[in-house]
Amino acid sequence: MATAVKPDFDAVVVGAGFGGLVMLHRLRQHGFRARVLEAGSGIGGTWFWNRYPGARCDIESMEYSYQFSEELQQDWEWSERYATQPEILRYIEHVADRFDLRRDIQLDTRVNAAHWSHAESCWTIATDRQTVTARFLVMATGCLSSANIPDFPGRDSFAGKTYHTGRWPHGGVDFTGQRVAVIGTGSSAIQSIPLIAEQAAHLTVFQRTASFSIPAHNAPLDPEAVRKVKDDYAGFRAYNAAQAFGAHFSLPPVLAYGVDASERERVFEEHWQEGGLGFLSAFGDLLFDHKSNETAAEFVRAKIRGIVRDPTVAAKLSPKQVIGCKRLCVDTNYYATFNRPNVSLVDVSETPIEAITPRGVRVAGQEYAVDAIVFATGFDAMTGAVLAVDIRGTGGRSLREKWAAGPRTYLGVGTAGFPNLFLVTGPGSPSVLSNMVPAVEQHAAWIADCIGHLREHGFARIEADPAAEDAWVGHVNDVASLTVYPSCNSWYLGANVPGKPRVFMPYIGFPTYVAKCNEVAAKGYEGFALS
Ligand code: NA7
Repeated sequence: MATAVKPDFDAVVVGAGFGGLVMLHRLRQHGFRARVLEAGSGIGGTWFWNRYPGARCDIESMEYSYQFSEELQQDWEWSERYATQPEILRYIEHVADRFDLRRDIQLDTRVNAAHWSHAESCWTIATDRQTVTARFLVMATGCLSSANIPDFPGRDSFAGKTYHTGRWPHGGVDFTGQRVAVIGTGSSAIQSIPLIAEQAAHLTVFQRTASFSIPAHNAPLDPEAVRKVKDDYAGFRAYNAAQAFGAHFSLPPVLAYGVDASERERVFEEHWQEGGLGFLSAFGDLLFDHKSNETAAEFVRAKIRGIVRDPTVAAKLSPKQVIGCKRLCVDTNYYATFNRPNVSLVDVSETPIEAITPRGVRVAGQEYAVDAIVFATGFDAMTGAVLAVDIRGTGGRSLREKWAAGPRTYLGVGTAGFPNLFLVTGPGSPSVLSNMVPAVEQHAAWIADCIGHLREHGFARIEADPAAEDAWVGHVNDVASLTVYPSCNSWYLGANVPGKPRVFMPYIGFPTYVAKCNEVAAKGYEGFALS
């Protein structure tokens, strides 16, 4: 690199989840000296922290895995259609051992600050253990890693135990005989509620917004189906990468109102029986047209009314918003759990939780006494973990300040004013609106190639150009505005965290995005300044 000062590392990667591990592997392939710093006491990121009962991925196992090694994807055997958290963590551990990644990963190390020095073209990274320097800083901190526990009055006064689904105790929790509160009804709640209900003496669920959930129909994988995928794994990956969400369901050309009501019903039923997130691909326009979307929403509401015996409870569980606008959930026995005599539902949409008291949760003057509270209240998504680090770029400007009105990036991978800073699946990239593992792999390969290009051409710095960034931010918003996504209070918009600016963060369209990244690279990193 064209600079006199030799930093400790070519690159420091923050986070040892799926993104950080493949980033390290790619950097090493280019011969770079890299170090991964990880706050947890183990690797795995999301799959290290989210150990709540029922935690599993709702992207199918055959897709939710790395593709950078054909041998790896041939050798690894997934057991179920949707892998559990322990199985995914075992897989990640296997990858780390197989590619000898651990020797460059430092655990139990929280990165507090990262400051850029223009004169030295390097980052100084302060952790709770030491300070290191690196030419490049790669934030692989995950989109859903900064736990959100709302600031309920009296939150710390509760006398019993509290848990957040994303910070679950390693030894598990035994709720036998206990009165338990679950606050929240997103994916984590929907996976854990049926299992907590089986154990607890009584479970009270506090719901602010009802969620749409599609049955998982989880089952052991059929060896014949696995063989078919493995016979042409590359072809399977290529097909998935060509779909809008980078996952194995394609949006058909048929529109919801292109068929009559009985055919529509038949198609929805077929997708319901198939199960999973692919439900939204029943028709090509469900995510683009509100009227079409309502047909799918109403189909699911009818299912809820069919499953839940008490009509009042069924009505409360029936979402009013657009389906798919908030992240669609995938469940095993979620709605049916509300038929159990030991489960009750408290609607807090109009009368919010007033307080956490020493004995429980108070809503509309009524106290619900419990022994334990589970906060299934989600995450400060996409920006929370990045902004938890005091990142300062050119002229000492902080990223928090730059993003005060919402995140601004070029391709979700770089941000103007912060040279040599890369974001793995940052805001403005498909990230959470695609299959995360291929998304992090694509970023890791692109970033490592980019750093390789800089070395090859004798550049010490790369920085997003403000004009390219403005154009990209505009484009991300333009694409989102063609869909139903901006129409509800989702974490995609930052709406779940009080005070967070409302900006639609993920980029919709995996194939278009990948093509754009490739084009930018092919044109010598167009839209970035190299120096
Ligand atoms: P989510 O999907 O963000 O769900 C969080 C839930 O917590 C959701 O139902 C929220 O209601 C609820 N919540 C948040 N704050 C409050 C307050 N103050 N009062 C009552 N209820 C509240 O997080 P998950 O962990 O379930 O899932 C995250 C992602 O992981 C998921 O989307 C998948 O991609 C995997 P709200 O809807 O905001 O009204």
